[in-house]
Amino acid sequence: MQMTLRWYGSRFDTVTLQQIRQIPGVTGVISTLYDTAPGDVWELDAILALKKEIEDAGLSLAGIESVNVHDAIKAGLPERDKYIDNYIATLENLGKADIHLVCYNFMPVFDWTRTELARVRPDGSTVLAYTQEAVDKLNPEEMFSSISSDTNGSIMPGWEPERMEHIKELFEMYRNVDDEALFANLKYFLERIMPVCDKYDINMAIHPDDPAWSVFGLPRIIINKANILRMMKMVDNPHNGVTFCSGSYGTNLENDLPDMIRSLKGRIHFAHVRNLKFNSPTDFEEAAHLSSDGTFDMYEIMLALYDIGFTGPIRPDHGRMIWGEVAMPGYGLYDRALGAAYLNGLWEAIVKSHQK
Ligand code: DNO
Repeated sequence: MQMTLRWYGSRFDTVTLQQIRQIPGVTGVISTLYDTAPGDVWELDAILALKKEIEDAGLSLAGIESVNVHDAIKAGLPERDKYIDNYIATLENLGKADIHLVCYNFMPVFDWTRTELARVRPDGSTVLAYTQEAVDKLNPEEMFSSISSDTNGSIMPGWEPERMEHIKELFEMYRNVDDEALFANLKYFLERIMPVCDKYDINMAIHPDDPAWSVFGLPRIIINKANILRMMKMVDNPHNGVTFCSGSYGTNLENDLPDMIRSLKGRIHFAHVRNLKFNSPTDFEEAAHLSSDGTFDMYEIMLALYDIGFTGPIRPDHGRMIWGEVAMPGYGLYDRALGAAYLNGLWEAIVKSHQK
């Protein structure tokens, strides 16, 4: 595996490439063109400039998170073909730039959803948290305003104010889309993009829905083992793979994370590894990466990745806000650096114990 950190680009991130370069064992970043909108064609020059900036700092661009999918594609609207053509043009340019991993999601309207961005934990750190009871009391328009004061001035991925202004129209777009229709729309999209992925050897890595259940009545399909295996089979191409995100699949305590990893052997192209602490099955907060700080056994998760021969990029996921840092919630430097060091330590121990 290659240890990486997510980086939003020098115009958007509070963390610098030079800081990332100093985290032991982190050799690459996962990045994006953060100023593009879903449906835009990414220009080759802009991709090459991003790559050069990262390489000049002594790191590699290990993949893209995310090339976002336009809602017309997810909702299956007549204009989807135009946006799929644009997506293919973007993949073509990424391929020409020698980039072979693209993380994306197929969540209607909202990307990940949290009800709090700065819940205070007993040690004084602040974390992202989710309570179903709070969601049940909100309507979708209030959702954005209820968290927007806690973003520390950052634009949160998937929660861009321009999109949130159109939230009613977005909901309207999905009025007739149920889980089956969403599966069909995903299949249509994947079938159209697979040829360009084959041509340039681009691994598509779908990110799970977070939380892994329906919110506000919207369909959500990338939530459990059965659905993800169905998705692999419906477009049975190794380039149709997944981002294994422990913190997203793990929102549903019925998901057995190590078992899911083992059943996805060969199709996990990217891993996000983080821990959650559950206060009840419908109330969780993001813990430190360390197993004992949360609910998951991080050793078992890393061992399962080792067992399937995982070689792709991995990243610590959301970190807590600690030591007075002011950054995009979940994406500060300090706790993610601790996470990377810890995950690297687990990995070294696993590798060495298997060599004996
Ligand atoms: C949250 C992230 C997601 C993820 C997208 C992938 O912090 O894990 O926003 O990047 O769902 O498209």
